[in-house]
Amino acid sequence: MPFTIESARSIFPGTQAANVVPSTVEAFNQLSAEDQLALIWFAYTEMGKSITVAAPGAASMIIAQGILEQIKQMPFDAQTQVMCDLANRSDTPICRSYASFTMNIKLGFWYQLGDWMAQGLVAPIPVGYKLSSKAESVLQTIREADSGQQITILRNAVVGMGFDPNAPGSYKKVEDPVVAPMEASARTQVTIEGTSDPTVLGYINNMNAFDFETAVSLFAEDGALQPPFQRPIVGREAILAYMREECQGLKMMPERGAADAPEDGFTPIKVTGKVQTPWFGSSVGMNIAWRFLLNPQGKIFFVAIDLLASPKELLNLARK
Ligand code: 45D
Repeated sequence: MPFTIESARSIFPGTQAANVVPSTVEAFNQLSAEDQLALIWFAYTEMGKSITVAAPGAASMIIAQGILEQIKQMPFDAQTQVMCDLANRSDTPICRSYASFTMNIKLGFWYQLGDWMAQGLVAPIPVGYKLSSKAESVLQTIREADSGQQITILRNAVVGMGFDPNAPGSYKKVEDPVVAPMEASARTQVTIEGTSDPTVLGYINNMNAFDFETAVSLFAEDGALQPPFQRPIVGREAILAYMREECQGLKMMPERGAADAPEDGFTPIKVTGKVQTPWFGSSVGMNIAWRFLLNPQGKIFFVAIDLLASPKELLNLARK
């Protein structure tokens, strides 16, 4: 076997990922709960002046509705306590429920609380709250990041909150409903300057049509997908579950690509372009690279998705 998943991870080693994201999230996680809540509030409201976040679909929020109503009925000090518990990852029933939500429900949960905070229905951040100097510097780093990096930091901060009774990510999640793929007539086909590889094009086009079963059928049986700043997800079944949770509504706009010389029949192909999340629509275009490694049968043995360090990286298709 010429390639393993582990060795495939380092194809196109010259790709510069936005390491500011994991380092900032790590620094954020060291802060006190009060600082975390105030910092996200400041970051979120400042960002809101330039980008708009879309309300989550009502149907998907049913799972969190009971807890949200319960919080809304509480006095301010109890509401503040719940939010601090979430940031502290305390073992409480609400924190356990929160940990069982999918990513989009977690985001929708905070979207609702943020909305209620702005309306005065949920305890606001105290007027004149002063961030610690560490928190102030984390906030400053977020301000200086590009909008795609900012929303990724925010998302990763939120996803880590709550209490997961076992190892992180090990709980049985409440699943999102499986949504039907787009009708054939509504589908679009991308073109990518520099590559017309049918597997790569098929991957993007099926992802854009939310046809995750067909997209997954393009992977090798033991293939892997590596999301930004994460370990690879291995095997078709696990990849499909991941796509159903994280890829609904994503819009992928690859711009250019290049194939590298095959090695033992395995072909590396790098593609760069933009991705939009339904949360922010066209107001945020994330700069992304897909680093594909196709096996001798043309199936996806490995694909890494990277959030790029800068727009300049969109032009970097070099093999080294
Ligand atoms: O604590 O090809 C308050 C993959 C204050 C798949 C708050 C992909 C208190 C394969 C404001 C209330 C998925 C990898 C909190 C491609 C407080 C593939 C609220 C890539 C927390 C291309 C905060 C996809 C709130 C990508 C409401 C890169 C925060 C997708 C809300 C990226 C934050 C999607 C939101 C991203 C963040 C979405 C809504 C980064 C959404 C981010």
